Amino acid sequence: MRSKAICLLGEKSAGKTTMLQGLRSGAVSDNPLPTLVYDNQIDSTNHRVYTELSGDPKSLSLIAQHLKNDLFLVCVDLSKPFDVSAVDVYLEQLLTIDVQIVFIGCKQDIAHIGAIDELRAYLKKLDLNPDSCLVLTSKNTIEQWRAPLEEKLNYILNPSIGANISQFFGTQTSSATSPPSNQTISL
Ligand SMILES: Nc1nc2c(ncn2[C@@H]2O[C@H](COP(=O)(O)OP(=O)(O)OP(=O)(O)O)[C@@H](O)[C@H]2O)c(=O)[nH]1
Ligand SMILES: [Mg+2]
Repeated sequence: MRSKAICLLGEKSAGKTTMLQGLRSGAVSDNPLPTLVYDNQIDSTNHRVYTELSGDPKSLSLIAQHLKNDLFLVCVDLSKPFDVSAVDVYLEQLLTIDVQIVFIGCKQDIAHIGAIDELRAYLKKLDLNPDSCLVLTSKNTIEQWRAPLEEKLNYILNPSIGANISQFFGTQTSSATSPPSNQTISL
């Protein structure tokens, strides 16, 4: 089976490494080292390769090497006021292709007032449904989001298992009469 390639993006200290630790093992380290440039992790059990690109602007150019990845996880730091430019900088590159994206709102436990609402409003402006394409995570509540996120990733990465992936993604305007589509997000 071909491994699925997943790319994690997000500004520096957004919480990418911590979220991935929680997703993969259910446990996080207290003080993860900042990721330098990039980090590859092979998950042979689930046939996945995760590549975290550092939030350092120097790593932005590496996105081009990942445009054929199966999925992007765009991590947003909720502990600060929502910064449109911190997400736009990634979407500008992803906009050039049809890609599948899950947005991860990290650090829900210390979310800045209004940050979640602002992120949700931003996604709606992109005609995306935050109820389906956004997952909120926190290093203190791993058991609450780990299984649902894992299930979502499985549905997206392995549509042949028969799941209705449109339940996760469908845009704001999609209706029950829309034809089924394998394209979960076309930005
Ligand atoms: N309170 C809280 N702190 C978190 C959470 N996730 C990460 N942090 C902290 O935020 C800091 C940065 O976390 P990382 O996971 O290293 O962030 P990153 O996005 O991988 O950072 P870079 O690799 O440097 O781009 C660390 O001190 C973490 O302990 C969270 O859910 N809640
Ligand atoms: Mg990191």
